[in-house]
Amino acid sequence: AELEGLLRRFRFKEVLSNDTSSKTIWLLGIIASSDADEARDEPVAAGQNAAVVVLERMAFSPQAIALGTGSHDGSAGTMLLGSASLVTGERNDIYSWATGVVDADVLRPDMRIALTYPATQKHIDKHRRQLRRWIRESPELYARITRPFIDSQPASRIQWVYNILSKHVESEHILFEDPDPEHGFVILPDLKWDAANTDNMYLVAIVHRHDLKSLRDLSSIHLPLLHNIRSKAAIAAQKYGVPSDQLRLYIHYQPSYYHLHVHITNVMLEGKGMLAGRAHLLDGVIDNISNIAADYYQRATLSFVLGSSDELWTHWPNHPQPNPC
Ligand code: M7G
Repeated sequence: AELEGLLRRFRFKEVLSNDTSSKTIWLLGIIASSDADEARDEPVAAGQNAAVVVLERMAFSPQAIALGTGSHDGSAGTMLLGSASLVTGERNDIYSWATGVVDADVLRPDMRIALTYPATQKHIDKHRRQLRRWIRESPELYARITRPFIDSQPASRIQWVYNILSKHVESEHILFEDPDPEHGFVILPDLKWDAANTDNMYLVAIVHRHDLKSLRDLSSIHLPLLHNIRSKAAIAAQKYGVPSDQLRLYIHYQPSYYHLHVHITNVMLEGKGMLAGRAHLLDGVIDNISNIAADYYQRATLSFVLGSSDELWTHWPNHPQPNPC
């Protein structure tokens, strides 16, 4: 209800980006002070009235389609397609296609709406269409550029993490917790998951200790923690009927939030967060540390993609990185 009120007061200003494959659009706007307020000339002020809205068309629910009431002769085969009204149509040989509106009798959510308000400049930039470049980060470059950047991040950026760890927020959603301060963590549904469809199950494991900022900090002393996350992720996923061999576990480098966490997703789910140049499989991380070198991640050159709106972008020299070979 609170969200509804805010959305009613949302005044559109700009499309930040539009992804036609995931059918998601990111909008920048402001939250007007009242319903009636037209706020025509009010500028977007990050951190004040700025709001980012994400609209995502939801995946089909096979159940909802099968139970559709669109067909009036009761035959399951016709389902709700019988009442589709088509806008344009073409046919070539055995192939036909059209656009149209399918009977909206089935009252179920078809859109996922996420609001960030007040949105900081960082939130706005994160979703704005951007340039990308490939970075090869040697340990020296990490020490010189990335680490100081991580250390300069205000704690407020990961307040949401601390809220979860201290059970102030989302505690009712925690699926598993190991309270050990060193090897412990919590597992809960990720913000990105609607918790409706287990095919795109998305959980996140957040470690209790505050000193592990990223993949770069991991070494052999953290193996118990990493093994622990791997095995307990399987237990947490079981609650949704997702077996352990249908899990994809990975760590982002660079992450958006510098407090170590592991993404736990259904292998059926594919998305941008799993792209090469960002997602490091937990299996690989454990293997590299166990079998290659205890300090693998302190010695490795790690490559990643930076977007022009990432804050880190401006910290890297503006010329192409020399090829290390
Ligand atoms: P990341 O690798 O730092 O960056 O992952 P990304 O967001 O660019 O992937 C952080 C993960 O935490 C993401 O999967 C987010 O969807 C998730 N997340 C972020 N916030 C602010 C929350 C939150 O408040 N609650 C929950 N449950 N998950 C969140």
